[in-house]
Amino acid sequence: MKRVITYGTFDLFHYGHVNILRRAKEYGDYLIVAISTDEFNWNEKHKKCYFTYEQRKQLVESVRYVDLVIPEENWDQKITDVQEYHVDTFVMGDDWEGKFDFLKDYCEVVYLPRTPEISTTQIKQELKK
Ligand code: C2G
Repeated sequence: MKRVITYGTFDLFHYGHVNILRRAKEYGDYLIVAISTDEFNWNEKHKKCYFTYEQRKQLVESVRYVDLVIPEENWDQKITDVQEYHVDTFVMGDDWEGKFDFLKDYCEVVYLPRTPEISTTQIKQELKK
């Protein structure tokens, strides 16, 4: 069984998120998604989510490609996650290109093109108009 992991906030869940999850699952048989907790988002990413962690977890767990959701609580858990969950492949959108290459000592690292024209920030801005 090939195991894949990806990380993100996944706030205001949209088709760009579905696209990365669908493509990540193509790299294996079991997809783990680490969702940023509310505290991690606020303290480290200075993001205030519209949906809480539990609501974002519920949405991501409903996606057919997703097998397990775990919390992302800090920037430093990726190596232990890869080891603890026996991950073969780490996948992220290419806005993170190169940022997680240190994981290459532990698993395959894949950066995939982002879905153009959609982002949580853009949704928020357009709703404000
Ligand atoms: N994404 C995408 N296309 C979009 C929007 C997002 O492919 N139009 C991808 C991002 O590249 C990322 C994933 O969807 O791989 C989740 O995006 P965010 O929720 O914005 O996550 P981010 O804030 O980038 O957090 O430790 C890693 C961080 O937790 C990533």
